Amino acid sequence: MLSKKEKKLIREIWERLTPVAENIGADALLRMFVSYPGTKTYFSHLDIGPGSAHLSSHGKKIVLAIAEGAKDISQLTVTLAPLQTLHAYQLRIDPTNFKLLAHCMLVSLACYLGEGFTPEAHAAMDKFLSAFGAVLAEKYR
Ligand code: HNI
Repeated sequence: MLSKKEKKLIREIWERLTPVAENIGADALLRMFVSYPGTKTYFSHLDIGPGSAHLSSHGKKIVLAIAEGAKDISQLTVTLAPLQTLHAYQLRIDPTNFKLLAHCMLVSLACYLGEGFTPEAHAAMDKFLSAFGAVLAEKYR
């Protein structure tokens, strides 16, 4: 579980990242596609190559959804309800992929935040993204 202090830290980090949502999201997605090529199968209907418009627009959507969830972590199940349904029933994303994206997101945050990505921020963010992925995966059964 995240402490009160960790929740505040997570909220502040995502607030700070909202203006660069597109860059962070595109970087995380690109890392996921390159390191785990199987994840690209879900996007075969789109051009998701480096620098593509869709990589940026989709990256932005993901980061804004995470930032929204970070505003009130105790309400994640409520905030994410529409995305749970979308990913589980419509897109049928294998939930293992949430862990892969979470890992890539941590790397993108580390690159962007540099020294600001302290061990404490890293640990809190890891917990938060794991919780986020777990909520997204909840509807699978
Ligand atoms: Ni995901 C669509 C958020 C993980 C594949 N996804 C979305 C949308 C949001 C979103 C927001 C857009 C919804 C809309 O348009 O109404 N996805 C998130 C978040 C995470 C996540 C916050 C994890 C933290 N998605 C994943 C993963 C995969 C994935 C791990 C596959 C590997 N998502 C998709 C696909 C779409 C999608 C595919 C539809 C794309 C399109 O435009 O057709």
